[in-house]
Amino acid sequence: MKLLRFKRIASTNTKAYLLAQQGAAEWTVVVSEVQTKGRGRGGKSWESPRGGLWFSVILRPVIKASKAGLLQILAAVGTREAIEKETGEKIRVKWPNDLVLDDGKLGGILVETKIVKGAVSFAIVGIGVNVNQAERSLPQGAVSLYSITSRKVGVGRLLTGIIESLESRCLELENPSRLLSEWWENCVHREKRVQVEGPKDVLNGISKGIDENGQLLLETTPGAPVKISQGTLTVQG
Ligand code: BT5
Repeated sequence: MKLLRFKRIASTNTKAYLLAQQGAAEWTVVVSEVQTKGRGRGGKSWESPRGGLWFSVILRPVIKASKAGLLQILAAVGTREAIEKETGEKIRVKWPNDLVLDDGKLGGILVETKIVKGAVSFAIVGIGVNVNQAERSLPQGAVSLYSITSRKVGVGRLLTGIIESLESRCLELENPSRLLSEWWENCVHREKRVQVEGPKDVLNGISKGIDENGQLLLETTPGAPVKISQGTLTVQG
């Protein structure tokens, strides 16, 4: 693992993507104390002040483009496991890319891939976790480890724990059944009524699981789940 530390950067994902294009090795990690243009999905912004953990990992997995959704599952499972080990708090996941503590958004994952001839050439796994920020400085609906537990956690320790967990689990991408079942066991919307706002339409149904590519299985009519690859999910009721 090669760690590149910054005090301030626009976005660790943008930096890692550039480095990967220039040939940087797998497991190069870019971490910054502050991001001035932290990014979420679809051009949304990600608030990244001091006190949080904002980093991106370069991976070069040998997987087809159709399996790229699994990287998000790997990142979510590895990160929740590491945070749980470090803090003893129950960390859950929400499709497609949220880390949840109590009922708030503790963190998010942004995976960006370069696809060449139908295969992943490299992937940037960007992970943001609200760690030591005070409650008043968090966005609506967000929590930090500190805002829930009143205990400060070493950001560096947490980073090391998450990287170790990702390293030890990345071979599971080949046969992801354990990653998928662990994700589902820790999911906030197991068998719950949810609404998913996709790029084209809004669907309502019961969340039934995720498939072997990380797509959400949503039962819109009994017995016939549809597969959804993108969207924003809200738990109903
Ligand atoms: C995400 O997007 O949840 C992915 C966030 C990934 C951030 C990491 S930090 C390191 C790396 N470098 C980057 O530039 N990004 C990655 P999405 O599901 O689209 O959620 C975005 C929404 O979350 C925003 O529209 C806000 O509503 C909310 N939000 C913004 N900042 C937040 C924060 N610090 N904590 C919780 N929610 C936040």
